[in-house]
Amino acid sequence: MSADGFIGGPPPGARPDWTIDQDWNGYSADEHRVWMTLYERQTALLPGRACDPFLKGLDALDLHRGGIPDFERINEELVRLTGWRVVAVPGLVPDDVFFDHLANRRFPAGQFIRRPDQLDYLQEPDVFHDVFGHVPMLTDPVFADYMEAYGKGGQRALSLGRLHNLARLYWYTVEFGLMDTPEGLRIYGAGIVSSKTESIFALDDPSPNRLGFELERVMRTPYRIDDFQQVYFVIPSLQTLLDVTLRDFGPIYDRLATAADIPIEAVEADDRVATRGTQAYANAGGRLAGA
Ligand code: HBI
Ligand code: FE
Repeated sequence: MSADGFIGGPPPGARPDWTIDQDWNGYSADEHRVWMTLYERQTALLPGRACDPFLKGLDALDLHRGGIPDFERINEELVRLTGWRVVAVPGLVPDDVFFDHLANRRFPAGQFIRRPDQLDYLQEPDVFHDVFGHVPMLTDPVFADYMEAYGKGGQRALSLGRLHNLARLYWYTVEFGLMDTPEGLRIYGAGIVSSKTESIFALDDPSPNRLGFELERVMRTPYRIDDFQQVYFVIPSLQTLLDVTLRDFGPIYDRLATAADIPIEAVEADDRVATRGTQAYANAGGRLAGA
């Protein structure tokens, strides 16, 4: 069993890099209908909530063609725009496999789609979370560079035993990041933009903290995998995110080795505070309590 809980090699039918054929013709009408339901729900909600690079990417990739997109079709445009391509995987893949794909501009997307009774939440990334949530941002050249740099950083973090710090950077940016714009806060994180309820909660709810992004602060902050985030970090621009990641993390990891985690609900004295949250949602028990 490796550190991330995987036993041995790829599942039967998967290649050594854990990729599989998407088999787009194998999707049923019901599966395409789940995509369309989710797609129509999110695209009705996201104008004014998702950032411009996301909305532009959604259009550029023409993801509304009646169902689960054919990765080969998406890749013709995506490769032309930023050199990224989507590859199909059965689900979560080991960290080292994941980082190797990102470092080579391959985004591993779940091949399966959630069932109709899982519309609002599922733990494992399916094709809607990955392709609707993550892929449109990969059409932006700066974010495309960030994701490659993240992959390379992940490989190094693994070798230094600092994966848990780098996973927090991914979580609070790629998955749950917010961006400041002249029109107000906008979403760029895939975990938010692919979720109807969190697309509203992350921007509108008084419960979570919304704090200025600062690399070491983020790396010291645990995150929720089972419910809405209790804190969101706000970047001024995608360029800032890229510039931060191109720094040498060695000295940062050295400082993190003796720095305690920051409690998830805390607001620190030197935090730049956009919203000082009430934590009312989390304190009421969150989703499980039907808050
Ligand atoms: N595998 N398919 C897939 N998708 C992910 O987002 C993913 C993964 N494996 C590992 C992983 N993410 C995390 O370790 C990173 O987010 C740090
Ligand atoms: Fe994701």
